[in-house]
Amino acid sequence: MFKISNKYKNQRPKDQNIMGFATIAIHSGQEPDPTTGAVTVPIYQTSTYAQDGLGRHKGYEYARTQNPTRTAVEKNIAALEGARFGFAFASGMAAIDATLRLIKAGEHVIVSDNTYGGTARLFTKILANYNIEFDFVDTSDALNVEAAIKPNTKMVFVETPTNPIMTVTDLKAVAEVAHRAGARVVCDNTFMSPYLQRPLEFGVDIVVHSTTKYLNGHSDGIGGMVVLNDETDANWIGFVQNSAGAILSPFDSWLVIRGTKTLALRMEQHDKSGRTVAAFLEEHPKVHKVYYPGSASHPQHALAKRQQRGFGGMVSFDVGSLEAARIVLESVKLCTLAESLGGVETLICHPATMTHASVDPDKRQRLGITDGLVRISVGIEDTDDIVADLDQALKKL
Ligand code: P1T
Repeated sequence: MFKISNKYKNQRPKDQNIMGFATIAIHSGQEPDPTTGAVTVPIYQTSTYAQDGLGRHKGYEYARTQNPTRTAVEKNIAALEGARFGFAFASGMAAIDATLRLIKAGEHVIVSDNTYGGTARLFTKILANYNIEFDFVDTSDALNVEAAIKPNTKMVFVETPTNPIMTVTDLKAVAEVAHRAGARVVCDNTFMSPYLQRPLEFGVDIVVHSTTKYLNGHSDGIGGMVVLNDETDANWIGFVQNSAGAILSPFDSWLVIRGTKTLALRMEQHDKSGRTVAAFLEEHPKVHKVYYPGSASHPQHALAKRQQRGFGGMVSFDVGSLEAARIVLESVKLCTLAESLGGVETLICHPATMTHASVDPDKRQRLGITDGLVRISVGIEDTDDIVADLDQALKKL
């Protein structure tokens, strides 16, 4: 029903009218319920549907296969990413696993060397057992991707910005290199959300999300999404979703569509406070290094400005040692020490022992995931309160 106007494409929110995005977020896939007129899509908490006769039904047979609440979230997020098809899964990992089912034994996948630890674990510890070959490269330079391509390369899987080092990959450049070799490009867009980055506009083929993060936005549900335009691949993802069955439940689907209604507003605030927190940390004498694409000193700052509509609320910083990190993490009062990100509340974590504990220690060191690294998901509380909390914690060093 709603289409994002061309005016929206690749432009920063402050430069233009963003009504298109917010309107899509509130209405797409969410027409009033046909039976009652309920304005909010109901939670269809049912496992099956009564059929009128043999082979005669209302398009719904069994709830692993179809559920109207899930259909609503699938249409909604596909529209937000500018995609034709969307599939909702029980978690971000289930969505990534289903996407990798496009790859067959004997084929090769190139992956960003710094991804969420769980993604690297799925690839190296499970899927590699099925004769799928993985090479991890620094995708921030498309030449590294080009150099890693082999005759059997069928997918390039990028995370941008990466978790937790915030390395940015040039999606257009990587898509060109991958497509020349006949490989699909998948982008994990969890850190940005479609409000700040729409990878399909740069030639990416498939976008995956952990909806657990910004799309849900309230830290009250685990979920994942796959969105794409290619009909053949979409049919396969749908087939995998139904056959393997890692579907998003009706209640969790409902939580995500409730969340996306405020995505535009929330992302504006995450972005605003993220910039302020990063600037505060950059000036702080006890902070050795800040990783934030919005900082002028970030190696891909210019690319991030071009490719993203903002820089978001994820900031990592290094305080030099495990002991210093422990003091900061145990001294914060407003920020909550916890895994995850993208919720309204500020979360703070220690990647080396939490989100990236499954990554080999040598590789962690090489990537910059040191024992002194701290990651913050800047929430939408009052910015001054977040900064004051970090300030009092850093004063303990
Ligand atoms: O947790 P789940 O919904 O399965 O999503 C996995 C996932 C996928 N991709 C990215 C970029 C992620 O950050 C995650 C999950 N990350 C965390 C739990 C975390 O604290 O980093």
